[in-house]
Amino acid sequence: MSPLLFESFALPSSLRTIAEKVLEGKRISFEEGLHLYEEGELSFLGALANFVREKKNEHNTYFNKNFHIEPTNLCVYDCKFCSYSRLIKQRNDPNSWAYSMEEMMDIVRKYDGQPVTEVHIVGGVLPQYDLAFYTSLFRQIKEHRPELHVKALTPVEYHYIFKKAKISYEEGMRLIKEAGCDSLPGGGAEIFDPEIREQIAADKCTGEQWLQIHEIWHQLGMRSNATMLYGHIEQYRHRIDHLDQLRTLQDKTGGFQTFIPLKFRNQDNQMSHIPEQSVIEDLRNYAVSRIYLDNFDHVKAYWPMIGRTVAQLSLSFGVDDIDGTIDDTTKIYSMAGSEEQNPALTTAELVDLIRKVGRKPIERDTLYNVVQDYTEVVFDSDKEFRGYFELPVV
Ligand code: V47
Ligand code: SF4
Repeated sequence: MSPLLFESFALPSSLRTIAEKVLEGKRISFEEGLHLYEEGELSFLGALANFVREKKNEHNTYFNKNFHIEPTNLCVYDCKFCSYSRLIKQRNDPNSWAYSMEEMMDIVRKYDGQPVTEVHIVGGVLPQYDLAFYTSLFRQIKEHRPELHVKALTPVEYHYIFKKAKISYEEGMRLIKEAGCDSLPGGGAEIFDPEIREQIAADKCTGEQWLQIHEIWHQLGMRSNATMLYGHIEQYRHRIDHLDQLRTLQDKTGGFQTFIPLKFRNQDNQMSHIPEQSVIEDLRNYAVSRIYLDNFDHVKAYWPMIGRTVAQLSLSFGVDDIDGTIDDTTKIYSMAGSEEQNPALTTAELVDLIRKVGRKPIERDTLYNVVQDYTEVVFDSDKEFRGYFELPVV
């Protein structure tokens, strides 16, 4: 073991053995992952996760310039943690919306001339947003702006629309690819364990189906992300089981780019009685995820959900990506009680956050090609700290 890294830790032998394995680049087992969650204290986990982070990504901290389209928050499902969706019978609720194709294209056109590289499309599940609708939307986006990366929909939507269209997952994913979908975001994974999933997200696609759709997508040569919703009724063993299933699929396909832990937020949902986890637990979770997922290149902290300060801290606990500049078009977290009510950061502000914790800010595209290294860039006007993305809301 590196004496410099760990000599100040009074470690029990079980943790020392795990640390040695990680420092030698060896994979840790399910039991060892569980042991880290149960016994690893914050600074130890942070040091170990930071070792892995710097070995894989040095000081690089990635972000991208993206915007969101959330087609609707009406949904046929009723996930207990979801603060954002409204059931179809609540369609007259003033907080519900369902955009037409033209309204979605208006959102895309709003960014004409803006240096965004990605549109992230995700929302509720409704019968009218079927296979024909989404393939037509992807085609229209590509016709309008061919170079814009379309990161769209999760296995939750795909499972529903392919079933409705009476086609197999294989056939469906092929059609989605042909229509212009470039990658899948990581949503809908929640927790794979069937007993926990049944309690928080009954009826929608199972964990097995989620993994199956990603596997088929990867076999088509495409990339995707993975998430885990944590800090509700699950136990550490359910988290390790989730990470383990992702690690196994990644061994098989290599198609995942980024893992994104999503902290359960408890405002205005059916699980509001469950207290939110502490920041300490959030940082421990980033660290264990980074250590366990040895075959994932990137771990992302989604700053609109955890806030800017915790996102900065996370960069010392295994995280190397803090998502995008984002405008305020995402409502998933502001409606769930996030610190960030209108999440928007200019490039200069995001770069500043990253630099302040001693890391290298790098703008990437969705596939991690470097768009611009901001290490030496000087922002010389206040306008750059305020101007970008101050756009009218459609
Ligand atoms: O699947 C819903 C989560 C996800 C709550 O791939 C909640 O780059 C916490 O997947 N508390 C959708 N989480 C968002 C998502 C995502 C976000 C950012 C980047 C990427 C990416 C993907 O949001 C859902 C669900 O797990 N979610 N409600 C809540 N109350
Ligand atoms: Fe619908 Fe997704 Fe909310 Fe579940 S998490 S109710 S599938 S919008």
